[in-house]
Amino acid sequence: MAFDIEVIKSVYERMPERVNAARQLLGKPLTLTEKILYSHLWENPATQTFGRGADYVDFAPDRVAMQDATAQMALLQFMQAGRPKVAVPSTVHCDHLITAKVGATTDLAVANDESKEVYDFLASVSNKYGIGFWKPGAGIIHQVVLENYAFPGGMMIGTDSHTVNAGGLGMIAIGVGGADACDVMAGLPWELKWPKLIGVKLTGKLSGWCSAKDVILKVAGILTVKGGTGCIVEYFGEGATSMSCTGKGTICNMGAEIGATTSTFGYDESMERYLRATGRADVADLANGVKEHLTADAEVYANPEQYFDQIIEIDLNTLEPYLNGPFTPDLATPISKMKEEAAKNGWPTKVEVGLIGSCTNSSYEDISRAVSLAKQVSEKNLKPKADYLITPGSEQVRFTIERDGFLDIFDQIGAKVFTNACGPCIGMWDRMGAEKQEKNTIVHSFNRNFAKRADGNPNTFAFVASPELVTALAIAGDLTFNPLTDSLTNENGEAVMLDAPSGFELPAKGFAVEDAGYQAPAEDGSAVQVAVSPTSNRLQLLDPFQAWEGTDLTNLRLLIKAKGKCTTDHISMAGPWLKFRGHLDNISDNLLIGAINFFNEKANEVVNQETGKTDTVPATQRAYKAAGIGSIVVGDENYGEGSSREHAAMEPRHLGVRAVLVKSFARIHETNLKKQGMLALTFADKADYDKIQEADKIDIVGLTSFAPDKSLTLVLNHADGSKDEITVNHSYNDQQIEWFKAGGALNIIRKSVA
Ligand code: MIC
Ligand code: SF4
Repeated sequence: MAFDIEVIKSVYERMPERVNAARQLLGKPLTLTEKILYSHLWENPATQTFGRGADYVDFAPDRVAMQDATAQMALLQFMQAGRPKVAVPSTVHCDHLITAKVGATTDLAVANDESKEVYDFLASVSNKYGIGFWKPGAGIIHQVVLENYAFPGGMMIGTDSHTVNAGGLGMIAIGVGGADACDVMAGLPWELKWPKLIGVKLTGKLSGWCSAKDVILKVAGILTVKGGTGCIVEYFGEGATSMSCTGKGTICNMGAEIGATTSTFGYDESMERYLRATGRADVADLANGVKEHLTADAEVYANPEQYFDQIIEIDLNTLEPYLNGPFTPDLATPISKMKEEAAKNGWPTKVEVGLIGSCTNSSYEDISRAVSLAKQVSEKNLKPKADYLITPGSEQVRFTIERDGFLDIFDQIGAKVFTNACGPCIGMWDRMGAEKQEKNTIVHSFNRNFAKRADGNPNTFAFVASPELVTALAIAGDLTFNPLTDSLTNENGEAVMLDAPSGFELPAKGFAVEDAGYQAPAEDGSAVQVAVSPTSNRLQLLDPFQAWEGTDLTNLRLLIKAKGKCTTDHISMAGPWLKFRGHLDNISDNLLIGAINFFNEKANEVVNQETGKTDTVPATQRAYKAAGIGSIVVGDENYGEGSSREHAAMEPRHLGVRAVLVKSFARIHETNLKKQGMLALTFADKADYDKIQEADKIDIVGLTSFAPDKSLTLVLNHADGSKDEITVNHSYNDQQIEWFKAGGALNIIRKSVA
């Protein structure tokens, strides 16, 4: 039986009435996205319609998922909400803190030892407050959620940007910061700006070397890393229904890489098959009973241009395998053009390592297709040229692929299997020699490839591809190898071609697992003690941030004017810093260390304007804080893209930065800043970015009449005595302005508890 089946039942029971009411209200056929959103309004039935990209709306999500690296902050905040139990079913997944080095068993034991304090904290908080706990080694949050919790038509939030993966099973699943999760677990509504809708029509059928991953790699190339901002992407068409449920998950997963709020697919037979295969026939039966509400109305998919704000059409019959990268997931190159592009751009073409797995591509189907290539190594007398590493997404998948002999085949090509965890995808990869910072190329089936992400080496060129293509490129050891047209020379000196991959959507013998790694919470957790040592360097209880002083902010220093891409990996690096995710003061020592200073083009080197001396970003900001001087951070386009980690907002807040002013924000980061009581501002005229000078003293004027849709003014007092006044915009609504005034949303929850 599925977890929380009663919740699913009640969602389906009320869905028909709510969907019908919304259809009447809107007076038009509904997209799937609208059906799910309207049936999850905080106040139901709907009495008004909402403006796409305009109105903030309160929702009541069905569940919350958290991974260990973000759960620590989410739960430290939740502990202050004064509730005995979470208000909606919630889970914690231990997947981000395990370093991939030697291999699964050893690495897991090391992590259990190293992060014992954090795991014990998470386990006891979960036990106390009624949260399901998935132990280290159980798997990656999004794979475990897809296998156990996701259900068609449901709404979920999760403290990880790839929560969107559950769209593969027809959910609206959205990545958020921990403070948002805290609200929902505390029984409060969750707010989101009503999204715009992008429809992606998939015609034709995947075959040969193409997989679901290539669909999203192509979409990323079309929409770029910010093209999905503020939008939900709904996929449909014969190409959608003919693809597996886990393939749909891959597509939705990487919707995070185009900035989309989430992506989803209508309920179909592939989802029903997946539900039944993963032990949830009960959910499939219930879903079948409300089928018509779990996909868009027929008119919508027949005339999509009338119902979506933007339409993209992709013909799967003519799709090519893609390789996206380096350094950004939207630089899409079809494999047939790679020779040309690599030569033109000087990308190193020798592939050193191929890595498969991650939350994006860990399904049974993915692994079986990769195996079909690995098998050909011995059959064709080939010798793989690159190292090959695997991080399975869950113990259930790992156990099943072991039973079915796949791990043995990988073993024959010298593959190494790491723990079922994020590992190299999030910089938890102790890669030998990375510290030498040599220029090199890796290919992986993950989702992100920002600089330094996998191994900390800024000169590692990482390319994202399907597990099949990664496997072929690892065998060839060459980034420009096109398996559709090129041959390889085998150990006998013969030219051989790789046969196109083939695999199984689901295991013929069913999934199996001995210990999935789940720990249920206590029925009554009131007696459970949660201890945080005051001397811990991993965990720190949170002190409330100070409320706004009630005046305009004057004499702010420019901490850094960041140039170009500034993702959350640049603002609050992961890898070695993940260990401080529960300790705000310690992790603040990584503040913006990856951002490039506009004035000297260097990372982590800024001028302290009080002393005139050059120092690191965190040290400079700590000095400003000690002197009681506020500061401001300036950034470029899509600032804060990538992760949901609220540390990227809490660290500047903790160290005394008052505002972040950028050309544009990524959605989750902008909300995180607001939640933590920061000012998130955008240039009214993007060209004003050029007016910000290094030694400016900056005033933010208009805060005493801070109101929705009303611009603020920044006065730039330049060092030579001249001044510039620029207009800055914001997207705060009344409620969010209250967060700013209170010094953060949590201060308001705290007050209501006290
Ligand atoms: C990521 O893929 O960047 C992460 C690590 O999963 C993050 C969450 C985090 O920073 O803890 C995400 O995507 O939200
Ligand atoms: Fe983990 Fe990577 Fe997935 Fe993030 S993207 S959840 S780090 S596997």
